[in-house]
Amino acid sequence: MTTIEAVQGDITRERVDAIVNAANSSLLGGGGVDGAIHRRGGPAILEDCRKLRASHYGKGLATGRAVATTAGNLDARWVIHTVGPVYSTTEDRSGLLASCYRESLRVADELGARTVAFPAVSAGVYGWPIEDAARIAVQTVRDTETAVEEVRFVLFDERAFTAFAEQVDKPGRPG
Ligand code: AR6
Repeated sequence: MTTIEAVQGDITRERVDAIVNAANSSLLGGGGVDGAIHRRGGPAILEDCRKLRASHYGKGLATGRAVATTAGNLDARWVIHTVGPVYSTTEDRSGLLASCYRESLRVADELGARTVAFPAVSAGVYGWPIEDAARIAVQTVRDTETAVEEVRFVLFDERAFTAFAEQVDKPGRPG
């Protein structure tokens, strides 16, 4: 059984095995939580990202996929970078957003991570409405078979925290 919780705070301050980053396909950094993770984690993360680009992801990491690097100076062993979909009103991309959580947990399992912190992937610059982003995030983690023992959603602002806390407090679907 995976314990799921939601807390309000800065994900770069978390002490967990793996911190998930809402990256972009370039893996070369950006704003939002991505910028914060690289700033606090230091240059070792970007160095690993550049190596991954050169060896595997010359065309970039596809949306919905996830890949791990060192966590540099962060209080974690790994950063798992995932690429969320940009929100669209004309196309249903929720499968891709669910894939970010599933793939991140798959990578966490490969690493042997037991505690994982997630931000609200796609809910910032990529424009996903927070209630919907929270529903997809929590539902997907509940539905994913994983050896991860604790998933902590770390939400920056109160609105995001409330949206996630509501989903976490809801009873899961039976089965
Ligand atoms: N801790 C926890 N959550 C945070 C933090 C933090 N330190 N900082 C921001 N958030 P975003 P996206 C929240 O924009 O929508 C980047 O430039 C934020 O309030 O970081 O997936 C990448 O390089 C929001 O709820 O990610 C990509 O180009 C959530 O994290 C693009 O943004 C996600 O917001 C990805 O956009």
